[in-house]
Amino acid sequence: MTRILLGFTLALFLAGTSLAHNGITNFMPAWPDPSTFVLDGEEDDWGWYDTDNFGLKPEQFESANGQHFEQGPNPNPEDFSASFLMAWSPLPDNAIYAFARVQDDVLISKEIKYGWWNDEYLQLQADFDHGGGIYQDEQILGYRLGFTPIGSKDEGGQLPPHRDEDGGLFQWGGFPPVTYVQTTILPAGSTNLAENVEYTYEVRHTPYAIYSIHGPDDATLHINLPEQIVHFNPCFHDADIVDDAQTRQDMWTQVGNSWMCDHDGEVCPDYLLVPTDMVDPYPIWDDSDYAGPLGRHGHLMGQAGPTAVEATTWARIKSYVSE
Ligand SMILES: [Ca+2]
Ligand SMILES: [Ca+2]
Ligand SMILES: [Ca+2]
Ligand SMILES: [Ca+2]
Repeated sequence: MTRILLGFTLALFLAGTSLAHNGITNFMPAWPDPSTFVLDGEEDDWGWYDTDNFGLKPEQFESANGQHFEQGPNPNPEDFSASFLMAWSPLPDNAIYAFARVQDDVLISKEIKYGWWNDEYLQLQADFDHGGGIYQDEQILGYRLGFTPIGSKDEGGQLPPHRDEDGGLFQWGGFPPVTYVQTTILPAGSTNLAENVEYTYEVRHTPYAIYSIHGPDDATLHINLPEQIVHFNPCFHDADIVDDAQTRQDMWTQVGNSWMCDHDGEVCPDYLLVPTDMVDPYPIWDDSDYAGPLGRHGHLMGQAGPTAVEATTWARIKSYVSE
């Protein structure tokens, strides 16, 4: 397994020309041993994570819409503050891991499916193959994967703008084995209009270079590799107002107009996939304890999970390694 000193990698990269399309380059470390990942919405399994170097901290988020628009980073922590951790894994696990913690003064959680712009919401915006281009509607060039703090643990992730009611397979990527999600909330049992809540999201996602609204058979996996650069951005919606939420709620995303990553890979932040001291042999995360939503398309996904990646992609890996 590749072992490269983190400091050496960072120094090499920082010495080079900035490649980031919106001027931001973040660094995403490899999960040293995915058998230690526990999908429970709790952070203790992230104890290995170098938060200072890799995490997005509350002062790195600004509002692109709503009450705190153009007020700079983290202007009102009592209203909203969030932190975000993200890691990658190489084959055969080949996944993206994310953890987010949010403090919020008013929980709006009507949890009307596909009404995500009116609720608290975390959207992961991704153009993993770094190809750029507009993807808001057909999702071919990139895609958006969203979660709500209460509903997603039972309903899985959402891939807007398409809906189950439209009659297609659009949402397949929101469920295992592509996406696993767990959330927590304090005080426990909080529901719509609860005050001063804290909630978390924990996600494991298999990345796709090309998503397909027609189903997994038409999609193309993305293969994570050390020192690869991907386009990615987390975006939090803070709804505090029952009515007129779409115009007044804040949309918190990394400082630097990163929110535009919701539709165009060209203006996403860059993330460099940083190797760490990874266990060898590298395991696949064991999902046998998973008890969350399987989704109504789950039965279609048996061949698309991470275990299927290994046999089909070694030629690509070998060609990369020999370059
Ligand atoms: Ca955990
Ligand atoms: Ca709030
Ligand atoms: Ca792409
Ligand atoms: Ca709120």
